[in-house]
Amino acid sequence: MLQRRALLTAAAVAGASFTWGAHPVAAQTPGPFTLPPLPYPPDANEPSIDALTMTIHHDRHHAAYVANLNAALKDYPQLAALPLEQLLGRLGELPDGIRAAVRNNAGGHANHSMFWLVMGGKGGAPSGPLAAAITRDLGGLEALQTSFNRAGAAQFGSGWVFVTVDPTGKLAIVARPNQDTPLDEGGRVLFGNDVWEHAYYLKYQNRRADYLKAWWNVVDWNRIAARYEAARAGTLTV
Ligand code: MN3
Repeated sequence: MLQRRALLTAAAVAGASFTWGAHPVAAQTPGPFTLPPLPYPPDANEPSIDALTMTIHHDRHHAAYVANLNAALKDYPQLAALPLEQLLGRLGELPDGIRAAVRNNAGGHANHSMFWLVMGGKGGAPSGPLAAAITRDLGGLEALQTSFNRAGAAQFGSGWVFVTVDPTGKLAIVARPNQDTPLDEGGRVLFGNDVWEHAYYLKYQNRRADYLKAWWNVVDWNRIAARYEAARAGTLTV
């Protein structure tokens, strides 16, 4: 069980509100967790990611994770006051009856909140300290894309492929099943791609490799660079 004192302290530090990057959390559901709006129109990632997929993915799938998370925590107001990354970082301390629901739905909420933010761009290549870190830790952009796509393709069933970042700025590629996330182990995600079929099936059907390749066309390296700086400053959340 979580200790009451630790919970109260964490909730007080977290405060009553937080934002996803520059985008305020929309008050669309009763909460306390709410569905953040897409930071661009649903057709912004066409033709690589079609508008109908974006709409269904955000408005239905992500919304369901938020609703299910709120339902799981309705009798646990102290837990519901924690920011997502703290909730996920303490899965082992949660009551047995809600641990799986929190792992899946807080994970789904965190993963998708990150996902929308790192898309909506024009692809291309990163620059500055992020580019240097990619070269140092992952062998450069081309090697990163090859390894990342391979890890995403190899993830059996549903899951995610991530680039993680530690407080020193060190990068690594990891895959996780379901809605698991490196946040579960106290890590931080620089960016990641969703390899659940709901993320690509309408346009790509069984061709996950084609989806993984096309996804790079809509990556927003400016937002990812901002996340990289936040990670090094210790302020990156989900
Ligand atoms: Mn998804």
